[in-house]
Amino acid sequence: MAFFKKLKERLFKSSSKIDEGLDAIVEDGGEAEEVELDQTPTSQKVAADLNLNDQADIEIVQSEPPSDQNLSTEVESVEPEKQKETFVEKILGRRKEKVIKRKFDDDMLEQLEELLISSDMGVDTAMRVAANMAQGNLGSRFSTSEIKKLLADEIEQIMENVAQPLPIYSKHPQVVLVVGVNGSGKTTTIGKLASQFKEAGKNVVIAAGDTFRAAAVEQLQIWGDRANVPVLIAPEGSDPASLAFDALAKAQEEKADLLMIDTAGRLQNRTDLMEELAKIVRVLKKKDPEAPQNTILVLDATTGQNAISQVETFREIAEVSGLIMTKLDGTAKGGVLVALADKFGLPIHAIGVGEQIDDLAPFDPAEFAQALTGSDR
Ligand SMILES: Nc1nc2c(ncn2[C@@H]2O[C@H](COP(=O)(O)OP(=O)(O)OP(=O)(O)O)[C@@H](O)[C@H]2O)c(=O)[nH]1
Ligand SMILES: [Mg+2]
Repeated sequence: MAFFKKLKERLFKSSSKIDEGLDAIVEDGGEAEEVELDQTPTSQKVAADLNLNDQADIEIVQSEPPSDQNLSTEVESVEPEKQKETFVEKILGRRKEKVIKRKFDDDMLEQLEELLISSDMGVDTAMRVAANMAQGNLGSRFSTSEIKKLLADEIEQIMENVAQPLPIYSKHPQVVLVVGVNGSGKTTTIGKLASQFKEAGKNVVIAAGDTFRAAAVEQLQIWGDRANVPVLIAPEGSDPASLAFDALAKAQEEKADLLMIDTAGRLQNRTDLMEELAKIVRVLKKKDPEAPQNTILVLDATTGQNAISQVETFREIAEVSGLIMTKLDGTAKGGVLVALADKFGLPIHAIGVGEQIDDLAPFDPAEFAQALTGSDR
């Protein structure tokens, strides 16, 4: 299956809450109305929307009609007997169809706010997004797909500024420190990133800064093998700061392009562990005052609103320069990424959409907004 389609399907899973919520809002208080039906087959619309100019991808889309009903709301609502076109309709290329539309009023605005808050967008962001949607639209009637598009446009606008791949500098070695709470996906993400940079021709080295657990080192070594990059390790229980220092010395010696340092998971309320992280940064700076060039905070999408306090604390301790959100596959909590983008404006370098080595995707605001809202545009 094309990677893009896989990503789209996975992200759509995560959207169900907002997607279904918007359906319910429009149906509640909405009335059927005759509208001109767009004659473009949905599969072509989807392919065009996704910029699938590549013929092979378009064929895949056409031969496997989207199973998600939200991809084709309007067209699916056509009853079979209505499929016959009159001569005039054929010339005009359009038909009338009944679609449920709802007047955008204060009740609807309130319901939208509630839905967005419940989808982890955070109160401030949710209120502002809903208000922007209402602006100039109060009193007008909207179908579900029109509302989804309004919301998708708002989300895309917020996310546009933060979508930035991990910057690569001419400085060698560029040190990338990877931090986050327990189990957020740091080690897996390092494996995925290392593989991508290795494939792009970079000379990558990984350091196993999680020296507390032997299993953590083994896990990283497995990822190192998969990505075909060397993993620098230290004995179990040794000081992670000295491992980081030695790893940087080695990476400098070997003229590596990138040194990625894994760290142990630490909850943001454990001050002792946060201090240890600050020490890793201090020690790295002794070897290279500009290191680490990047500090990536890895966030687990399923933790929802807690991601906000994680960013606050880690940013204070370790000067977080960018975010990667993992586990966006199969969770209804992706909305928190909108809150994070709105609140902190930190770059989002990539998103994790599965456990395999190629399940790390660039962050694409339009795609994300469409997937989160179920908009087919
Ligand atoms: N579904 C899914 N699972 C993921 C993703 N990223 C990581 N995981 C899984 O999440 C679990 C934890 O991942 P790790 O990479 O070990 O997380 P970690 O942050 O290194 O964990 P600690 O070192 O214990 O703090 C593993 O089972 C991973 O396979 C993702 O994008 N999607
Ligand atoms: Mg780990």
